[in-house]
Amino acid sequence: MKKILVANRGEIALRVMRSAKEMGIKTVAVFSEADRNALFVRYADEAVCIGPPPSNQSYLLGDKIIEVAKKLGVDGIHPGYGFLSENAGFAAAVKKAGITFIGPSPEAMDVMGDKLSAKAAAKKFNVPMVPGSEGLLKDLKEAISVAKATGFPLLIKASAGGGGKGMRLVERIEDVEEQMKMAMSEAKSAFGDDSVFIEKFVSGPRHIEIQIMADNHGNVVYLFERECSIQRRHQKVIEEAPSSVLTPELRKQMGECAVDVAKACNYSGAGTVEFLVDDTMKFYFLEMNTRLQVEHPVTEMISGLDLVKEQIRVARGEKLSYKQEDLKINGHAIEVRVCAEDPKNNFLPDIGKLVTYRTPKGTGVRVDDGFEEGMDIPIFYDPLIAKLIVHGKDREEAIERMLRAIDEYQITGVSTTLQFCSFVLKHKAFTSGKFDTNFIKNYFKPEMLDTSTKQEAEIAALFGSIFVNKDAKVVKQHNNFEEAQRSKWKTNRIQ
Ligand code: MV4
Repeated sequence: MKKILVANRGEIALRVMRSAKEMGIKTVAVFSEADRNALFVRYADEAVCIGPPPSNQSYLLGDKIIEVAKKLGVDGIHPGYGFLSENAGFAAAVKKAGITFIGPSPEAMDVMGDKLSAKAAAKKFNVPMVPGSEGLLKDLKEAISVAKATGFPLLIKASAGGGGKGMRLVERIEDVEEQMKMAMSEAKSAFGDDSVFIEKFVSGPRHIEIQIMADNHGNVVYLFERECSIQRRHQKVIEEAPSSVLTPELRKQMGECAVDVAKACNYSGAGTVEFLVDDTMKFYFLEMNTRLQVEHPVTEMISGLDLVKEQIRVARGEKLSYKQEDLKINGHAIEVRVCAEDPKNNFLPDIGKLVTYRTPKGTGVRVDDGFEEGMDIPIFYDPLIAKLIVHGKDREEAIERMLRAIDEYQITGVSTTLQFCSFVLKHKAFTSGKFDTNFIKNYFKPEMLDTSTKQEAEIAALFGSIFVNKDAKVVKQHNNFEEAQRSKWKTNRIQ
């Protein structure tokens, strides 16, 4: 492989290109008009504009991207995450064009893209699953009898869904009919497929996922777990590896189940098997993600592997160069997603210019981003500014390091989720490790954040505009800041 096209944008496009560069592979960026000045476009050896900002006129145009790839003599396409990354049709078209898709086969993507076929495949390997319907619900009569046998509360889930889309909670038998109809019509309009199934509702579960890596020679390993329970509306906020609740025995059991799921669909490349873990530490297979995930860096930090390089090696037909017993967990890693959202205002996207943008540095800190100071965050895509990742010898050190790094991060011009992440990291439920997917719902209220960040207070102080914020804390910080400035000035004068 000599030249790779990255069919993506932002931090992940840059992250993929960096690994390619280290491997001596040339890179091609495809970009929309909104990303003309983006870092990933400048970083690439060649770059081609493929259309206007909306993704359905640019980053989702598979055929156009393949056309560019053919014209530039590209021999591999990396899809990143989102956009075309889990589109089996795109993977098949890439293959048909004689180009290597850096990811699993279209067949594996098809099997895992549908929850019912994923569960059917996993069942052959006795992977534990939440009790519920054996496959598709044929009609209301079947739904009612399965609901009675399963017990309440239960969930009706869309087979084509994912990330919580097309999921309905049902508390009573009387509601099964209405909720099933709603789930089916929602699924039909969102995915063009109204297949639904029933699962018992696991209350207060943890979301723990296993990273796997498979080659085209039948070798599959697990690269341990990521704890992703801190989520908001199915968007992950903080991820860590390892999980603070898995014992070595449970880790091995879940890891081996994840390997079986991969084997069940003849998987190749990097993949993630999602599990729910209940309060008695029973685990259940949920679904498999057939892409490199946003949170893959925490796995890289604890395993010492570069997952993008591994993906490229596998795509070139190489065998995995390690066996399960060669792998071990080194220390602890945490990632926070730095999003241009306002936690004080229901996490509404807050796009604009990065007036100040200084990233934290020092021991054990990694920032995966795609912006520089002065750049605008485009409104057309997701609001991720950066991923801040830290690595420490243990969980405690990782948390302390993350708090230090968040404190060093300077962003003005847009609201971010940084202070919110500090709040989570300091919370007793987080530090104790005793939390589940209801953490934010249970413990967070917008009033819990300072009404103004330290940086805002400092800027306000600099401009002497105390009146911009009457909040006592800010005035206090302002006074402290002014006091510090005054004494500095005095010192300077004396010297
Ligand atoms: C569940 C569940 C409880 N019981 N399934 C949400 C997204 C999709 N991947 C599956 N999801 C869930 N499935 C059963 N049988 C609870 C969730 C769920 C959830 C899962 C992981 C992380 C955060 C979540 C937030 C709400 C609900």
